[in-house]
Amino acid sequence: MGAGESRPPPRQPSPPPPKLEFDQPWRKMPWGKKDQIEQKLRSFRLKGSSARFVRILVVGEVGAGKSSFIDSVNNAFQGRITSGALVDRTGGTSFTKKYKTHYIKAEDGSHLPFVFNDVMGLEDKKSGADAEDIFRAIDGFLQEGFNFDHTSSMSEKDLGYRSNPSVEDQATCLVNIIAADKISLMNDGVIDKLKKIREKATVQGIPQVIIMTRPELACPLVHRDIRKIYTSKKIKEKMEMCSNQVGIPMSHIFPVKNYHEEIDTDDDLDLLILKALDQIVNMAADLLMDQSFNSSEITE
Ligand SMILES: Nc1nc2c(ncn2[C@@H]2O[C@H](COP(=O)(O)OP(=O)(O)O)[C@@H](O)[C@H]2O)c(=O)[nH]1
Ligand SMILES: [Mg+2]
Repeated sequence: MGAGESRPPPRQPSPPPPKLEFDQPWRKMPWGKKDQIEQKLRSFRLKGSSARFVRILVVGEVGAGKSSFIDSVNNAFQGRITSGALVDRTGGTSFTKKYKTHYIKAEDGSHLPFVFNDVMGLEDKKSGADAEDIFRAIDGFLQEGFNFDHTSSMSEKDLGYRSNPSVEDQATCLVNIIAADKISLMNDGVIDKLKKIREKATVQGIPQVIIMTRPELACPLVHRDIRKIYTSKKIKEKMEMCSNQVGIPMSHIFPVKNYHEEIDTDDDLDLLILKALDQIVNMAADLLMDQSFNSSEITE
């Protein structure tokens, strides 16, 4: 090196590539292990309660994916696409107008010990199921076939009430269904109803969760790869929005992609559905085992 030539500065090690905020999943999912979760749920038995079932009450806005979620749970257990809960393919106002219990068939032809009730969409203040109807559903006063349509005559509606509900008629978990792609469009009337329902459930100690449907419509990453659901920043943001809107903690929010256009079931979709169901069933079973719930008197 000649005189006057300066030495090149020592090479700095190149900085590490910027770390993506969510390149690691924030919630662990046992991908590839759906059979274990399915088996666990199939062998679930209610202990210490007179109830044969935990009753899962599914509420939410019309088009949120309530019927699709119930069908998706059934699909996961039957290993094929079923359509018992009648998903509305036409859009518009609520398709489900009657109170109906959905059972899931076990391999031996009996029913699994958890059942679902789908209620008419909450829509807004005037149309849709009102908060009072849902309160009655929570307390077990609605009989099969109860008509949520307030335009039907009173006498017809009155047929739908039960006078002395058993423990098994009462809701043991409240599942709010919210579509990830529609959270910001949620009607104030619906949010108001959801809050009222939540308050009542809280007073009665009924566990509550949010199933956040249609995640792939809110996040292209998830659209490409469902296993990125707990890596996606967008999904986390949407879950936080759900949490703030309804007041349910993040740990009780489960993003789930429902079956909607598939012709076969898929292990990854099944896993998300069954993991959420496992949490729901465990929380509901804890409530049933609680003596104070069993002995509590319910008055309207
Ligand atoms: N892409 C997508 N569509 C869904 C999902 N869940 C439900 N849907 C669709 O959303 C629409 C409303 O669903 P539905 O179950 O009838 O809603 P409900 O009114 O709450 O019972 C239907 O067209 C479904 O096929 C999902 O996870 N992803
Ligand atoms: Mg429906």
